[in-house]
Amino acid sequence: MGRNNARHRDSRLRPPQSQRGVALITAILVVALAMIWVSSILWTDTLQKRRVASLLLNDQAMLYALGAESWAHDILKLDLEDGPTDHLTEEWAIPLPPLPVDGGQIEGQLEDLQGRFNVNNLITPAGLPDQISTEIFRRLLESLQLNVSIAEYVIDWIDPDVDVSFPDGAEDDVYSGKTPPYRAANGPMTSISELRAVEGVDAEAYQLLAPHLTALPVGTTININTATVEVLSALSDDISLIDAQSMFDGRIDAPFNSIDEIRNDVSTPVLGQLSVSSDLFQASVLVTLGSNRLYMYSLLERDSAGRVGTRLRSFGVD
Ligand SMILES: [Ca+2]
Ligand SMILES: [Ca+2]
Repeated sequence: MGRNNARHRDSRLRPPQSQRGVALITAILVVALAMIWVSSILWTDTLQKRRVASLLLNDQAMLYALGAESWAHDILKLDLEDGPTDHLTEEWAIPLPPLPVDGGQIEGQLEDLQGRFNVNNLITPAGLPDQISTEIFRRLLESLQLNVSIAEYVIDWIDPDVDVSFPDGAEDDVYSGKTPPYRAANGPMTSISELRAVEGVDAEAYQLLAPHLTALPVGTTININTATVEVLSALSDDISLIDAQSMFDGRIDAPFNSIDEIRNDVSTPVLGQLSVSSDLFQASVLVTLGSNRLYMYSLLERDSAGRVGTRLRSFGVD
């Protein structure tokens, strides 16, 4: 009897089965929520630490890149002491091999942008098409087996007016019909990547043209010591790609000391657009720190007194 009473008391003290189930589920939920909360804090903390570490790495990479750019300034200053010409066997033209730094490496190279055709030379400072530059560009398009009408399309893109060049120009009426619609720049290009927006320049044409083109201030010369084979060939109808290749190869042992050396190969007006030295270079720097990579492209200008300045910088990361 007494045992029965005790059992009865015990069963009164214990909650019914269904209530125990609810309590258990509640306890599990509380623990789960607490775990989610804790892991959320830990995750946020980890993200925050990663973000800070990444920012620190980016800052560090930026300092390394600017250091490399400063080194490029010095190389170009020193180069002027070796003489007035610029060619591809000089020290500035040798790429910087990967240089180990704390946590990664730096790579870099200098390129003479005046070895390329400057698209902004297609329009004179007065805003009119430059006949000589247009002829050079048309020959370049021909030797790359591209549509020569691209010359007119680029001219209309850059020239300040909205009058369509004859017979193959393209102004706002063409671009406003695209999806999405846009307008011609009607001003100098700041980067040759703008070409992708120009009528007639598809991805394939751009890939072919890009190594031979640059977008610099109007009036720059083409340095015949650094020009690509295709640009050399575009200087005259009389310079075939084979002739240009042998000029290109010949420069390695005997760079041109004067534009007079090709006086017989090009017309006098074209000769006026050439040089054997350069003022505008591009420094390309890649800094790798851990899994972070920083690309920096700097447009460097060297004046006749040997002063070197950075005119423009662009960055990329991956
Ligand atoms: Ca030089
Ligand atoms: Ca225009």
